[in-house]
Amino acid sequence: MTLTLIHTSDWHLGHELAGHPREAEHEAFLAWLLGQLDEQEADVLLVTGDIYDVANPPVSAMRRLYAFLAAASARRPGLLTVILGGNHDSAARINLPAPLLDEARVRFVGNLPRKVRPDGEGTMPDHAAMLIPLPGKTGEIAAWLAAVPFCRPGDLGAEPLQSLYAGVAAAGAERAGSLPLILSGHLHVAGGAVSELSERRIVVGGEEAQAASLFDPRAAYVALGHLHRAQDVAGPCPIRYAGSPFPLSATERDYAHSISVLRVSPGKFALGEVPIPRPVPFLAVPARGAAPLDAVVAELEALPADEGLPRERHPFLEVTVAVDGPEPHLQARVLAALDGKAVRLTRILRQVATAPDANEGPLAGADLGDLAPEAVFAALHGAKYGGNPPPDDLARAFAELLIEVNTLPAGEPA
Ligand SMILES: [Mn+2]
Repeated sequence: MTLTLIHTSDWHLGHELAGHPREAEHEAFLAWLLGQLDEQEADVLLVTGDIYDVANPPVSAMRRLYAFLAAASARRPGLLTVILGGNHDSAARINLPAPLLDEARVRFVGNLPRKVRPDGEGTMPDHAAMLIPLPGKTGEIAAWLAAVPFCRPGDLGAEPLQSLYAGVAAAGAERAGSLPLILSGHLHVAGGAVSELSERRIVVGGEEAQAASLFDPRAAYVALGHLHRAQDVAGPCPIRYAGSPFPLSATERDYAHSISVLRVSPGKFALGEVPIPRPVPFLAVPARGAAPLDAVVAELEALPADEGLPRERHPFLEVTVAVDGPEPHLQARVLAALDGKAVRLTRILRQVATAPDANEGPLAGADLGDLAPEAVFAALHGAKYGGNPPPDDLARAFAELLIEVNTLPAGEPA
């Protein structure tokens, strides 16, 4: 009764970063994962949601998934692949090929299965339908998976998430008997780190985040998706986010991406991780923090020129410029410095030196009628640009505007 399960998540097939396609990276990851299925002697592959980046993914993304599933099945005939729906996925689209597939080899769980209530009044989550037997090395059932995908409010109805998980864990524990029970989910569990840009639609700050006490202590493992950093979550049982296969935004470039490998044998349970090779580097200029425009431009000009590397292998680049006033030519200078370089720009950040608190500024407590427009302009400029007054040409332009506004003929709209 031994079983090896590979847990991975948040592939976001079809993703683009600042308009740059990720197809070459997905291709490299899936080819590597195919090799890992053999190397780890995997019996189960579990993908915990956000298989696609958007609800209506491009044909190329769907073709890539189906080609991978066919290759995985051909390579390891005993393998069961389970794919859960995430918040980026369309449940209906994920479920679409299910009737064509051998349930013993590929299972899609796009949304929460529901059934008619015993009293015939409406429907309720079908806990039993979420339970999937997991084959071990010999083909016998070695564990059970309670496959809970991302739950939309409409999937849950009046039932809170807590009672859904309690119900499905109880049904799973009963069904599993002495065999291990694995739970899953695609949600934000408190204690997990959040990346700034990629997990959009998350409410950070507590509201949507769930406590780890959501999960039943009888679970041998809880396989989570949604957060892109691979990480353990403290709770009543082992809980882990597998994370995404590579950075989906600049904020994720320092993550150590991996797959989680779970090995279950009688009385033993081991959880390990295998780092995923990163096919495309992610650069930042400067490497940490921000630098003035001249220093940034010099560093960009020193980057290697394009030596015929295919564009989809060019490193991604994020640029952060320290500014203390308006820099009208900032973008043009950055783009000019990057001309002919083997990098793909994702974004240019402007970092302003910390502004003094507006409530403690020179205008604090002043009556609006007592203030000269020039003073308001100077104070706003200072608040926005690290306390610096507007440069002379800008102050002059503002004064000219002011004269123009004040000398408009009466009756014309200002
Ligand atoms: Mn997600």
